[in-house]
Amino acid sequence: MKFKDTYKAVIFDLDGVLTDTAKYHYLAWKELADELGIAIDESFNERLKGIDRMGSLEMILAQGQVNLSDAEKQRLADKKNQVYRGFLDQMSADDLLPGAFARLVELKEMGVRIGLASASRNAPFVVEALGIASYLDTIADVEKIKENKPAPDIFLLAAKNLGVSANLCVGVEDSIAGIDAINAAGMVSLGVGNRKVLTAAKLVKASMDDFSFYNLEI
Ligand code: B16
Ligand code: MG
Repeated sequence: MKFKDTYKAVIFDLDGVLTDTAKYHYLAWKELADELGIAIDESFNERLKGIDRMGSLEMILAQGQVNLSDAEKQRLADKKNQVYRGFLDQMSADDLLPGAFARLVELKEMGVRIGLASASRNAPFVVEALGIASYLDTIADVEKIKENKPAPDIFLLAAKNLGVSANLCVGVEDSIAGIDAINAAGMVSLGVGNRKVLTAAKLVKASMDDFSFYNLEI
């Protein structure tokens, strides 16, 4: 179907779709995992994408078969976030991924509503740093949902805030958990990345620079 004749809203993931903070999340987790003596690599990291902070830590600890108290887990999660925030200090509009800004501008021109559905508690900070706050009609608040990706909650909250029913929304994601969340929400899923990784997506594009919403068929 032609995107422009069918859909009323696009709900974007942030990390890995609009900006490449995914690499900073990985570097921060890798530093922590190394300290704990747990081996993680880029392929393990694919499973962490879109998973919230504590969920990611749990997966890393399970990988190393390490058991820790809740207090210690909280300390490590906070530590990872400090390292991650350090990477964000220099962030600016230059950190938008190729095509991200053009796609936002295009949607505004088309009168399509734009939402953000990020699992990141740092999302409002990152959006400000990137200078794209005025393009987003809503940033779904991750503190207000019950379950994170792969559950549909964050995408459904974004759609509710926009006043658009789920079947008229396209969700855009770089992560396996995120594509599952979009599909579970009853939205159409557009993957950005590798088709071999994002197998459940309705359509996959290599990057945000690889298509235009004006002539997208999805
Ligand atoms: P924070 P997204 C997700 O963001 C990241 O993909 C994931 O790697 C990260 O652990 C999660 O946010 C939580 O981020 O620690 O900043 O709250 O891809 O859903 O935009
Ligand atoms: Mg992502």
